[in-house]
Amino acid sequence: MRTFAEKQGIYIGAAVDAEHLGEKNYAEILKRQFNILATENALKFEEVHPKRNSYSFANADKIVAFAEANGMKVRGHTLVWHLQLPEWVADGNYSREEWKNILREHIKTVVGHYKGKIYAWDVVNEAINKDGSLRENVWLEKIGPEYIELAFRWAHEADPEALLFYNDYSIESLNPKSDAVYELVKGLIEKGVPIHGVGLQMHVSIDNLPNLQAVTSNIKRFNDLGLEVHITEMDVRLKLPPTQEDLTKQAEIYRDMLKVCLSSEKCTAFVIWGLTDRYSWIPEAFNGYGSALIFDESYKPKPAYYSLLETLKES
Ligand code: 9MR
Repeated sequence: MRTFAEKQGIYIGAAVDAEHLGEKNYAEILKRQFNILATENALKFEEVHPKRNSYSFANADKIVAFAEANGMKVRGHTLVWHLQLPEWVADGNYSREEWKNILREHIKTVVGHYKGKIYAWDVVNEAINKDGSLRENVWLEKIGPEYIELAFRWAHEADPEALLFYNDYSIESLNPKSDAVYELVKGLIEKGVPIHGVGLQMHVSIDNLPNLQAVTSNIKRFNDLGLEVHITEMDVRLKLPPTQEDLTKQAEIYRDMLKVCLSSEKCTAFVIWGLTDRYSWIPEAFNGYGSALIFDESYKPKPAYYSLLETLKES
């Protein structure tokens, strides 16, 4: 896929776990198929900064080195989120100034460690609720709504070349949540905050699909603000065990979303949230569901893989 993606001027990627890079199948398929990797968990706060005074870069370093060795870009995920926080943050008791210092130091250290090596960062992840209000999280509570713009400014200071994204789920279509994200990023741009893109996660299922026309218009409105769009975490969960019909439907959805991305002015990356159904967050999070990715549990390409490949070949 990566050869054809390059010709189309798009990055095609998968989220990876450093733990599996030593597996032959896993590593070989990644190298052959993809030209961008996302750090699924390795750069989340609790993983990379488990204690106030200690960072743990080993896993993310492995992913970045693997990507570099194989001519791939990296999407760094994620600097500011409400989940996967270490105890010293989740249960921390500090003054507002200290909270700002904690977030500033975290961002500057992590982004600084990968300066020039991480192509795009999900700076702020999932900060908006379904109704469009700001999510109540530790950062909002302790710092206030300006934590968002501060995070982008600090990330930019640490690596002025990196592309900085706001990333969220259920904002693929036109709805109150994506409207709020639109207003948020528009406001940031107006204030001169360094933001370069919006990430549409795209966790979908075959019975709950975003409308293609609405996704197209949504991407367009972000592009019209001068922002890039990345599809950042695509998967299409199926009821287990999937039927042949389900797999065909799934292939169509992957194809349709890639087509929408390719036909947009600046939808520049299409990243799947994992490589193989062997390792995916879906079965744990959605009881009775799985089979959401494009390679099955024994690394066999599924119809969805072929539909993406064919779509990248066409033009
Ligand atoms: O795939 C990730 C899984 O391994 C973790 O257990 C989970 C913890 O919340 O996070 C998953 O990734 C999430 C991503 O970081 C943000 N968007 C939603 C993803 C699925 O939950």
